[in-house]
Amino acid sequence: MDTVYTGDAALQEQLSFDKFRQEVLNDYRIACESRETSLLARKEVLTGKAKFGIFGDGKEIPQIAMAKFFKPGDYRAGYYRDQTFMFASELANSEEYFSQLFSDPNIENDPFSAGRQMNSHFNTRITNENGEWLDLVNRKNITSDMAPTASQMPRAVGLAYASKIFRNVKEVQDLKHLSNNGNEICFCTIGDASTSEGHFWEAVNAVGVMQVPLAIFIWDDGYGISVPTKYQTTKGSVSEALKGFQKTPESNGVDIYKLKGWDYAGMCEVLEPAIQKIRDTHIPAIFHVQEITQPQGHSTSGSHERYKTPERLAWEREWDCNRKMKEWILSNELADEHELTEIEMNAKLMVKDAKQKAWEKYIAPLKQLVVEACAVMNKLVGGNDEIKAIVNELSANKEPLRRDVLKAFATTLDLAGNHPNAAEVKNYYLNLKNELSKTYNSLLYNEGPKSALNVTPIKAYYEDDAIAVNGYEILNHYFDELFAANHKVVAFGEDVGLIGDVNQGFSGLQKKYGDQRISDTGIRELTIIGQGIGLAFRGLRPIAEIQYLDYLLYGLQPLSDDVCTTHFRTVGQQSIPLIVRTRGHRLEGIWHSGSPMGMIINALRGMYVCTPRNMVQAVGLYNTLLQGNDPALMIESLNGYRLKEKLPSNLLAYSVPLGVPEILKEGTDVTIVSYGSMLRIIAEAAEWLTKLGISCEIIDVQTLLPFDIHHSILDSLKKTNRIVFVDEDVPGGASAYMFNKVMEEQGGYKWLDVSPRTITSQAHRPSYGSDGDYFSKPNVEDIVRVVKEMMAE
Ligand SMILES: Cc1ncc(C[n+]2csc(CCOP(=O)(O)OP(=O)(O)O)c2C)c(N)n1
Ligand SMILES: [Mg+2]
Repeated sequence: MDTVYTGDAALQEQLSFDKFRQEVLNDYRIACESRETSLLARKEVLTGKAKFGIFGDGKEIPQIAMAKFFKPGDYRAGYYRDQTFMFASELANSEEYFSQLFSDPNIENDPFSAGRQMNSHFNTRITNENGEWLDLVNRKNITSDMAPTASQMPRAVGLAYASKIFRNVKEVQDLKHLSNNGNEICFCTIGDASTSEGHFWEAVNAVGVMQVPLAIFIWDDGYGISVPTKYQTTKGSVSEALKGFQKTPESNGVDIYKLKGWDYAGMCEVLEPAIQKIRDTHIPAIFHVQEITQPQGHSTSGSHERYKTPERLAWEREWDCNRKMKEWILSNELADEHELTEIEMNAKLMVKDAKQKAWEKYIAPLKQLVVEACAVMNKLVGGNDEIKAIVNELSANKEPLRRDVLKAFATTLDLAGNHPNAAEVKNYYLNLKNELSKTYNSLLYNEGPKSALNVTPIKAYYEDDAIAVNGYEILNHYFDELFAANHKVVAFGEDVGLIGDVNQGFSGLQKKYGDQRISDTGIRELTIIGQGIGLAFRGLRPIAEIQYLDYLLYGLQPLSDDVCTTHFRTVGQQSIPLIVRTRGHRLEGIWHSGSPMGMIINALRGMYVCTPRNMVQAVGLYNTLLQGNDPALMIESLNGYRLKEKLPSNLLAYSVPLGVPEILKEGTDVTIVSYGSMLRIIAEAAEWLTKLGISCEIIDVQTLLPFDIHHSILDSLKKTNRIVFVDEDVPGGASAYMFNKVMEEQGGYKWLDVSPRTITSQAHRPSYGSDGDYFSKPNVEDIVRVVKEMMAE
């Protein structure tokens, strides 16, 4: 740094000492305020004002040290202990903290989740109201926290990986709002016990191989709830166990540092060069922060006196990081006892005030709601004492909830019978219920301009002399055009790079577009998904490949817990436009024929699930998805890559709409509903049935999530009055889902002449070989038999 020459060295020294002193005292103030927030928040839970609380006490000082090096453009993927980091980074304050604790649904008050998440689950906005990415380079970015232990690890890998892409791929370097030459670090925090999860080890291995700027902070307080380190970690120390991962001049790997969580000065001294090194070199690092305490135990459920010895509790009091910082300030004569006591007292007052304000903001609209609701319900009272009592009870409730109001409406309306005002009150009640329900149930998917449901469908166009090529070649031509046209698209997975995936969709494209945009990964589905999450988060358009649908299970946790809930849990402030590409349905054997669609669609509400019957349809669906901000799973048909399809000439332009079934064959006797490669078997069965004089209408639903949004299957059923749902899932799987959608949601039961059917695979995984397939999966004769039965019924 340039020194400003004042001509007065002594004055200069005094100024920099004053600045240093101020910084230290400011840090102590933040530590005290954060501690007071934890203490008071616990009381609020114990007195019943909030349902549950988990706090960051005992971890204040390391988080203040860490926050000093967290720069605009950086990312944090952390967990529920990081309130002090958030306060020190000026991304949260005590008042907002209490609003979230009270589950205040007003986003102005709880800007992280509008009451949808437990306390200490933070985030910052990454898109504007229209779903456009903000200028993330000039903001400190917090990816939305989750409760499942170590669930932050997969996406931390991807957030760091994005910096590598931005630094090395020149086609994206004009995206100045997203990256400054890949200088951005992902700061990841995790508890000591959570490092026992496979997620942690897979992530460390992945970043050690990839060399991406990830800084992992392990807050080691010696416990995972009640279970101490000796039952969690080999050698009782994660940094000892990690030693083989240490980077050397000759190898890749990670840098490993040990820090003491109470040592403010020591931590700052190590972190400054260490973080700069990560930024400059992209070598990841792990900071094992030891000797941390938990003054109030794990959370508001349970007390740590039950499992910590008196000696441990005494040690924790003595080595409390705030206390140690105070001792350090005093011994270095940066302030006297009086000045520090004043900071502590002010912190208490500030936090009390913040809590009060948060509570008033939370309760005021509820009280207002009660006043208005009681005025409406009073119209039903007449001489009815029971109704009067309910209204009085509601109006006397000092801490009313929305559900109390709605319940009072439902009960009073029941009691009111034919009262002349009942219709008016009921109308008010239903409107109110509808309005309130949006507060809690909205935004599972993008609802604005970036909803893929708004994409205008465009038909595939074929030249008169369009050639027929293998299915995989359709994809190969498409990806070639896509990578040339859309620089944000990046693809990766097992065998995706050099050989262009096991079915050659990317064949030859790594050579053309570079090994950063199309790359191989290790066999690690969890962090392949994590790579995708991080890139999507940072404004790119990743296609993360899971080699076979059967292996999606390994990557299902981050998809279900993270990807599917992000838009919802951040009330639309964050989106993860990740496309997971995989291939499935019948081929050979137990682990290469999977079609566990029921599991998938139930675990992945919040993603779109596309099940194209062929590769032309797949391309149209990719085009649709790439125009929206929501995540999706694309399941290509394993046995479709070598089937011939005509090559459309508008590969980048046509789009297949989501949730719009297509009638593949018109018929009058029975409606057969299915998707994916099953449709080819059904087509064969339909031909057979035609010869018997039975006319089948075949419907391809195309996507399971969403499912037939315009209820077009009902139109077919009205014509045929017979319906059968066919797929390769287990009995009661996705066929039951389709059945439910058409029968219950679309009211299909009213149009049935015979009982509806499902035809599915067996409950077990498919046996090997063609006979295994025949007996395990639905075959042509099965369909013919069932349809004949239906015709005879
Ligand atoms: C996958 C999963 N398993 C179990 C839990 C329940 N749980 C919540 S916190 C916790 C202990 C975590 O300990 P540690 O990682 O050391 O973090 P600390 O709370 O001590 O900061 C457990 C078991 C969970 N949230 N997620
Ligand atoms: Mg712990």
